[in-house]
This record gives sequence, C-alpha cells and structure tokens, in this order.
Amino acid sequence: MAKQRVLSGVQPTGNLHLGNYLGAIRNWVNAQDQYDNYFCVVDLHAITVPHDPKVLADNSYAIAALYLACGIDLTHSTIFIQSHIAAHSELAWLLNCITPVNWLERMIQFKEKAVKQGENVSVGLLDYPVLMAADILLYDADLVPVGEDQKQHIELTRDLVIRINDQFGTGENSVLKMPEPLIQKAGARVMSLTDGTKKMSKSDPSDLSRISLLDPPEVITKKIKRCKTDPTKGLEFDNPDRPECNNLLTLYHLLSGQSREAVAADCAEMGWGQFKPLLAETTVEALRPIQEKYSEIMSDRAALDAILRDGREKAAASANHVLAKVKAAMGFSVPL
Ligand code: AQP
Repeated sequence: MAKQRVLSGVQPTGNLHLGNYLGAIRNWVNAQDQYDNYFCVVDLHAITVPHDPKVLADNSYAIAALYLACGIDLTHSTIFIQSHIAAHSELAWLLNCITPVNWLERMIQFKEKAVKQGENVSVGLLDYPVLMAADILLYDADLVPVGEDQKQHIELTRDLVIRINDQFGTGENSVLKMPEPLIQKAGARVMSLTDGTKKMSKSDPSDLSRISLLDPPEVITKKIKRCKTDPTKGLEFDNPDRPECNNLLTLYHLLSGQSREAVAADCAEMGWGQFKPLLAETTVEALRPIQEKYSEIMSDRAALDAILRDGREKAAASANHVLAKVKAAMGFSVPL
C-alpha cells in the first residue's frame, strides 16, 4: 500500500527556535519513515510581513540546512523552496477567487499580526492562509504536521477543499484531496521565555523570549538564567496560575527525553536555582549535534544546492499535476 503523503513548512523569517523544533520539525523527523514527506521552506509566506531582500535567500538556505541538521532524511523526504515552484502562487490565485473575505478576516494569526502592521497591513498577510492551503493541496497531502497555532489555517484549507469539490468536482471525482492536521500534544505550543502566556515566536522583538536552534551555549545559559519564573517553591506541570513553570518543565521533559511523570517527581521539591542550570545544560546538549551538523552542511553549498534542485524537480512534478487538474476542473483552456 502507498504511504500517506505529508506536507509541512517553516517560514524563513529568522532563526528557528525551540517552538518550531519541538512543535513541528522534531515530529516530522520522528515520523518520517512512516510517510512520503514534502518539507518546504515557505519563503513566499515570509514576505507577508516587512522583510529584508538582502537576507531572504540566505535565510531560506539556512532553514533548508537546518531541516537536514535536525534529521530530515532524503530517503523518506523531499526538501524544496516554495518560491522555486510557481504553481504555489498560481493555485493560491485560483483559490482566492472562491474564498470569502470574511473567512480570512476572522483568522487569529491575521488579527494578531495585522495589529502590528497598523494601516500598512498587506493583502498578502490576509491571504496567508489561502497560500498555505495551496501549499498543502498541491501535494495531495493526507497529513499536515504543525504546531497548535496553525490548526485554524488547516481548517480553512479543509473548507476550501469542500468548496472546490462541490463547485467543480463531478460525481465521484473530487478535484482536491482532504488533508488532516497532525498535532502532537507535547510541544504543540512552546511558550515565550519572558511571558508564559504567549507563544514563543520568531517575530517577538525580544531575543530573550526564545531559544534559537543556533544559539551558542553561553547564550542559551544566559537566556534560561534570565527567563521569567515565579516565587512558588517546588515545580509542577499544569497549574494554570504558573504558566512559566509548566512551559519550562515541558521543555525539560521534551529535551531530556525523560517521561513527564519522572520529571514531575524529580522536580517536585526543586527551586529555580537548582532547575535552571539543569535545563540550560540539557538544552545545550540537545542542540549540540544539530549545531555541529548544521555547520557541516553549510560548509558545502554545492551539495545543498544539489539537494534543493532535486527537491524542486520532484515537488514540481506533483504540484504541476494538481494545478493542471484544478485548472481543467475550473474550465480553463489548455495552451496549445
Ligand atoms: N511556539 C511554538 N510552539 C509550537 N510550535 C510552533 N510553531 C511555531 N511556533 C511554535 C510551529 O512551527 C512551524 C513553523 O512556523 P512558521 O515559521 O511557519 O510560522 P509561525 O507559526 O508564525 O512561527 P513563528 O515563530 O511564530 O514565526 P513568526 O513570528 O514569524 O510568525 C509551524 O508548524 C508552527 O505551528
């Protein structure tokens, strides 16, 4: 039986952080041998917020290298850069024309990011979920592994599939495949180090709020030393009055590989003075192999280019096939 298809991606908007890793990439790596995987660097999404053209391309290569450094294996997975395949923009346009504006206006991510852009908020930011739907649907993806924050966008993708299939499918023949979100409970929402009620994010103005996968050991140690805690003695999971405590214990559980029960028992009597150095050391050791592999990959640019060229060819074959199917269903003429 053919393996189910997985599609996911990360924006090259800055260095990847522990939220991107634990909420998304690590789960891709752990499950990759069960699926036929497509992982893209979603650079078209990165320009929905103000961006610096001087660093966009380098950031995209860096994210692709980090995918490999985190353990993405090319025998199970295809890695490519979204903008290298024109079908993403083209399908997004076709989907735009059947998407009600009010579906997009109620997206939480749009509302949160639009506030930051004020009067300059772009059509691109509003349209982000439609482009994301195109990314997923072009690969006939069965499953989309993401963090909790992207769930609403996948629901919108599913609504678009229903709409396209109802309007343009014929009888038994659906045009697009219905994808499902794949959200792991642990790590689905890693929170900011400076505010345990906000998600860790690349766009937070404070670098102290996140641990980037490429932070050197002394920076990781400093960020953990300075992170927000509370005055209560003893550490515990799931106390709604102690969001920072829950977040830091969860990080320790995920990065140390110890079970939640073992962590809860070991840390029940601990104070922050004892726990913080333990978390810092665990984080440094968990990221060390990723950082070493990343340096190795970045030192051979020709090899990375070749991987991305192969990825583009493979991804384009699927994307162009689905795009042609949608265009035919919508009634476009075929160029002679
Ligand atoms: N804090 C998080 N906890 C768990 N998962 C997270 N993800 C992001 N933040 C967390 C997951 O990482 C994947 C890639 O995300 P993205 O880069 O495409 O965009 P994002 O979700 O908007 O991530 P950021 O860091 O918050 O970026 P900015 O600040 O640029 O918007 C997704 O699967 C996401 O769920």
